[in-house]
Amino acid sequence: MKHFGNALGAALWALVLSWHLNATAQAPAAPASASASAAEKTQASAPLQNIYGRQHLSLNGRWNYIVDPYETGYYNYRREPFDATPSGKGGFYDDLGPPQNGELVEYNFDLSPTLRTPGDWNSQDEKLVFYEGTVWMRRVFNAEPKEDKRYFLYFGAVNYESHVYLNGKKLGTHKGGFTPFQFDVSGKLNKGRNVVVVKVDNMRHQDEIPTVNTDWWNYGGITRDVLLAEVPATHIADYKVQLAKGDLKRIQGYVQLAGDQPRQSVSVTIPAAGISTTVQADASGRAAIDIDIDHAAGKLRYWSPETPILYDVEIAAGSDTVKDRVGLRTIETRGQDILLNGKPIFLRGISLHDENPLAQGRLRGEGDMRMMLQWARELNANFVRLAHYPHSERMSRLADEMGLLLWAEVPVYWTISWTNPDTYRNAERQLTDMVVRDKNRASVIVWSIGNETPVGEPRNVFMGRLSDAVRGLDDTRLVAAALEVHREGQRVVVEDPLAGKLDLASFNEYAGWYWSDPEDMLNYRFDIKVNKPVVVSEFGADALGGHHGDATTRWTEEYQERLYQNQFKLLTAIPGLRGMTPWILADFRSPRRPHPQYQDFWNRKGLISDTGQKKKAFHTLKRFYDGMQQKYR
Ligand code: GCB
Repeated sequence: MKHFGNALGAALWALVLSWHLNATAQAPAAPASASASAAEKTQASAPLQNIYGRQHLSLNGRWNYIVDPYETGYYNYRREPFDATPSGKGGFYDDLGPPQNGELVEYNFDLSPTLRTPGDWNSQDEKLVFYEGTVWMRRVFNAEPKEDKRYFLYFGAVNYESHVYLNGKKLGTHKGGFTPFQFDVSGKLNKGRNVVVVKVDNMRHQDEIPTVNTDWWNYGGITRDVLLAEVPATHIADYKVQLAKGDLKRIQGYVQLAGDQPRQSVSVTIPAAGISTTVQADASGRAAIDIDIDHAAGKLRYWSPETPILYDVEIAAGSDTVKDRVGLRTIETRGQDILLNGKPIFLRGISLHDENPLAQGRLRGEGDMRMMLQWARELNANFVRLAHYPHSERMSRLADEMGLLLWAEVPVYWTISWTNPDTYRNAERQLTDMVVRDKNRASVIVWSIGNETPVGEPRNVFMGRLSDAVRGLDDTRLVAAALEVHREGQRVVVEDPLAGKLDLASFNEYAGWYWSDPEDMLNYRFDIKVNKPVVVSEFGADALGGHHGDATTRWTEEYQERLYQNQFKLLTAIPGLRGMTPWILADFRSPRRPHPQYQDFWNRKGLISDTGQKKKAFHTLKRFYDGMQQKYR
């Protein structure tokens, strides 16, 4: 599929594609198979940078849907995909209205119910709570496409696999439930009525990212915004405007143009900081930015949780202009210290899922996100781990605004198919798309390449390559993974060959819950064989909100509270401790948690219950963070 519809765009796409193909070539087992390359061609491309800053039509709203567990709308009775037959017709994407001349039509979008979009289907239709499979979604809209513009159909996230059709023709497919994608629909829009149909399939598969086994709800559907963006024929496709690695006096980045007229001069201006530069894009539309800002250093205010200053940045090239709000800060490590803008910081963190504990489903928009981040602030946190997959772009923009540092992660979780080259390629693609989307967010300081992946040769190779890939994309942030621990006698050992490739010694440990108990755990000590800043990425215990008893009784708030108190004793004995993100801010739903009395399909490790009540441990952690804040002033 053509992505920018011209030679230059094709060159840019070739570049993006080559990341993926390189990844495959380097992946542990066989090189890319012919079928994988064919599949790649129909895949969506990475979206325009700062989609919300572009002229767009929102396609959010009510979408009609048809539940299709047997995929009748996709395969004929010989199980051949309709869209691969010579006519390409026969699928639900034809969106046939009322039958003409008595023909047989067994579906009807107009008469089908609607889902609020963005939104998962599980929380909107009782019969879909546990559903995994295909649902067809349809939206009708009007457009007035202009000759001299280009149009992109953008999806913030669709879980998991989508086939997208516009006016009965297939645009392509996308895999990955948490990253954005777009299709070039220039020249494909009707003047007036248009129909977009998406086949969404959230079935889990061993070889996918994530794999079949996770501890969160597999919400299906179009879970983030759908937009139709309009840009000039030659336009700003991507840009990066950030401080150079560890350098408070230099902005480094690039602007990437796409279109027929790539050799444009490009201006980048930050008026409030008195920063302005003009650079020339080359034949591939690329213009490097390298600005010495020493002259502005006196009046520049660096972004930090205490001073979340965002500057208006304006990028202009030809007839295209994009405005963004960008914070300027550095993040690096020195020995066992983490330095934000050159000063040591302690990461007072908390983990959270993209789920609203009060109203079932994924976070529905900025209001829900603000609620979650506000709770984090009430904990006196300065750091949030967005587990275990990319959260929405709105979330990282809100964190920029509210002054919360972020750990951003891809769902390389537990037992991935380490030797499958397609699986590797998929993981790297999701990682790439996350980095491409959020590289201008000051809040994001950590790219996490995975969670609790079991040490072993194929896994070490796979994860090592992901770490190289992410460093190749962005050298201005820390690279981490939530590693595992093992016990040797009374020692809790952190030793993982992957750690050498990471910037943090980050690990999950469940002393007092999955092993030991809140008293006995004090007999253990950590033996961390990695000389890097230690950020404990998880610990915790389940407590049913409002359930009380003594501190030795599981599921009580008292047990959870004691476990937190004793964790602080254990962890503060680690000399290199520089942060933590306990598990987890709020209770969340999980199909793995069926205990009828305490769980009822909820993971109860939240510090806040499903009614929004703060459990005892919430206050315990806040007190600890108040103390750490004093220490790191
Ligand atoms: C973990 C996982 C997290 C789970 C948590 C738990 O180690 O990283 O996804 O939800 O433990 O509650 O068991």
